[in-house]
Amino acid sequence: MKATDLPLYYNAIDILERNLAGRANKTAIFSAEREMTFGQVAAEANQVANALRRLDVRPGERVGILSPDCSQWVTSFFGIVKSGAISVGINTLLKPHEHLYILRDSQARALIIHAALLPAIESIRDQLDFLKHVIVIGGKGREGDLTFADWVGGESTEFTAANAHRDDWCSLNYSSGTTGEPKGILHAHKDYPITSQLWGVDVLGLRESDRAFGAPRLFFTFGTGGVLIFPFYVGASTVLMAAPPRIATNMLDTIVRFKPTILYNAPTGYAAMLAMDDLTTKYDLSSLRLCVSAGESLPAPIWQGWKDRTGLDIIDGIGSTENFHIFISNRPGDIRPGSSGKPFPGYDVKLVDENGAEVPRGEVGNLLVKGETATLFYLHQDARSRKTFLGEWLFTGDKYYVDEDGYYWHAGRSDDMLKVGGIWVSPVEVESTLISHPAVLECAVVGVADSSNLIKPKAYVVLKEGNEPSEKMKDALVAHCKEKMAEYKRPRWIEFVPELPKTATGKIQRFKLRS
Ligand code: 3UK
Repeated sequence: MKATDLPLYYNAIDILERNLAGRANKTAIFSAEREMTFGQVAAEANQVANALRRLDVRPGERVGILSPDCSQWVTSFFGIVKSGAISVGINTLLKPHEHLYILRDSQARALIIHAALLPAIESIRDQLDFLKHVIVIGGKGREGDLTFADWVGGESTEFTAANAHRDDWCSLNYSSGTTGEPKGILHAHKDYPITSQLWGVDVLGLRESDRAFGAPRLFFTFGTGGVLIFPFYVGASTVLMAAPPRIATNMLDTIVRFKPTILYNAPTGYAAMLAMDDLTTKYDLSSLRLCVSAGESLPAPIWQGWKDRTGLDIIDGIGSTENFHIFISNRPGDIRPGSSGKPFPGYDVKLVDENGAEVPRGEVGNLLVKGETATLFYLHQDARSRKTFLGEWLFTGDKYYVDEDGYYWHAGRSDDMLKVGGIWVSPVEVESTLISHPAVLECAVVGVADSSNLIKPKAYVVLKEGNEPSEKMKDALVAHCKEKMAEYKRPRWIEFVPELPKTATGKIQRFKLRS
């Protein structure tokens, strides 16, 4: 599918409303708080759009959503998009100073916030000069704030969609990024159906009978796409969970209760579930037919462990907020564990050296990607944008190599790759070797300067329960690395830690370990 296959004037509300003919009474949203049919979701989205008009929020203006995953998140999103405004899905786990940055940078005129998150903005509310309206889900805010139920309650359930151009922006996400300030990343109406078709249908093979569930939250495009947009595009349902997904039992209880067929998670989430002895005896996972992993590379031992314990395949694919979703992927029936799979129609990729020349097969290069769903710039970040968006090509910052069969293997970030003794060492490779040791739960490898000021790999290791940090354990891990890899790749230091610093989306923050 190409952008030009869509009408010139195309509003992404189509993703929801295509279900009204024939599936209006089908359950669209399953959640502990509220179940809704497609018809009900569409009606409430129209009420949100009318209520936004009443507040004089105009097409192109930004409206923030700061809430745990819930049905109101979904109806707010579709109402904002249908009205022609831009939905800003905000990370619920951030600190007040980060919310201040995002609400200012996005110049949001209205904020739809869950009562549980009100304390997160309390200390910065007086500094939000662009913000005119606060709408509170599930509670009461300050004097002058609106409550969501009252706000939409009296509105009509009919609304004529804004006549959006397919290239008009409709959503804005702030990429958690492992380095620097968050980057505002806009996506257009067209990106929603295109990513749904190119990956959701053509690669993953989503069907109308599916039910999607996942740890990635709706404010993260991995979640927006996987858990909400792609399923709705094919008439499938979503399972929403407000509880924190980093607690594996929350995920498992929800799977048992709502019986999803598709599960999304980051590698760390699969590792956490695999660490549970009673995973398959206590929890009935039989509703699942397919699992997806993204966010960071999925080590082959986790893929294999999951396969052995559950019988399920995990589809690992690399995606990014810039591209909206996955652009290189394994696929059902064609999986190489440990790799990111292969490019698929809709995205071109190339691996280049420091001068922009393509590298020979097998050699590590910088990954560039070209596709119609790539955004065009970082909002208000001119210098950074010029370095990342290279004409048609997007510089991902990822290092990759291609094996003899055409599978793409992640070899770290351009800022994480290590030169050790003049030779590239991929921290990811060292990490997956360490993880294949039975005592290791998680680990992160970073470059640290030795006494000669030469960079060498250092490993921070989280041990599985029942294993004690000791010199003997260190020796065992180094011996394991020497056995599995070229000797120069072994970590020169091992430090045992109780946990690793991570972003809200589960990525290890190596820069914190380096400093
Ligand atoms: C890394 C991966 C190896 C890679 C995302 C799926 O993660 C997502 O978006 P972000 O903008 O980060 C993008 C960066 O994360 N990465 C993501 N997936 C993989 N590395 N293997 C993978 N499978 O460095 C990439 O450049 O937070 C993932 C869908 C939507 C997303 N936004």
